[in-house]
Amino acid sequence: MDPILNRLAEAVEAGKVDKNSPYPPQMKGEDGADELAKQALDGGVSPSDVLTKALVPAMDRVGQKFSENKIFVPQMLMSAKAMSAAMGHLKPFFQSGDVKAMGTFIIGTVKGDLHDIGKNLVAMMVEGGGWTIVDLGVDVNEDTFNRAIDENPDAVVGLSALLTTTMANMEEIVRKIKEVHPGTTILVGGAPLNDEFRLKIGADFYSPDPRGAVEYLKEHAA
Ligand code: B1M
Repeated sequence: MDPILNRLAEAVEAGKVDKNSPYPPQMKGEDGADELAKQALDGGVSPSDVLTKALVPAMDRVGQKFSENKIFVPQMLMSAKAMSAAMGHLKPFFQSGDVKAMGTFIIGTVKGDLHDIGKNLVAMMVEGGGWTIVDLGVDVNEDTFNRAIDENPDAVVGLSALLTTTMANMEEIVRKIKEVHPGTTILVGGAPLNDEFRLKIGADFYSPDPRGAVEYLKEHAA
């Protein structure tokens, strides 16, 4: 594999965003994901290889370490930020159709709920998995989800809820999405949820963390 892809993967895994970023201290002054992704593309590495051989495996390892409590939210956020910096260089290729996205993932925190840190992590990790993200933000109602599905008919939908009170809203949103768009696949997540609740509300998959969502989507797209 091209050594620049190894360096890019290491930068993403370590959360090194760009040359000027002070984190992590041991990589001070070194190129980060921003510069390395640009160098890889300028040097003739295909956008597809940058995505599938560097960014996706790096974020996969990050997700794995997070699931095993080997790293925590701040490190994961830095890796997600580094990944986003690299993705910025790939976006034009995705938009021009040179790289085929895995699909579209619509995500939002359900109505009544303003927590978005976990939702943003999931969105960034899924984006790292090669999906186009439609992020509807927080406090999102069923009509907004249904409109987004109208605009992206084959999209998979992700709902996040952090409050026990908004779990009921999640149930209502799942019901209304399934009424209007019966074929839509819906993933749910958030600290108070579990698979029993997912089954009760008729969603298709529950993941306790971003990695599970990425893995499920990988299978779904295949
Ligand atoms: Co609030 N809050 N909060 N809060 N808050 C909690 C959730 C709470 C547990 C704190 C507590 O009491 N111990 C509690 C909920 C209790 C309950 O319902 N069981 C609580 C409460 C009560 C409230 C308010 C009602 C407080 C008040 O005003 N009286 C209020 C509600 C506002 C509202 O939403 N309407 C409120 C407000 C806030 C802030 C705005 C101050 C802030 C949110 C800032 C923001 O998000 N931009 C906040 C915060 C920061 C928290 C805590 C401290 C941290 C949440 C967080 O970001 N965790 C939280 C206590 C805690 O968790 N220790 C708490 C880190 C994040 C990475 O984890 O979001 O769980 P998490 O996401 C995980 C997984 O759940 C999963 O992946 C992520 C990464 O592993 N995941 C998915 C999430 N979504 C997923 C979707 C998927 C798959 C996986 O597929 C689609």
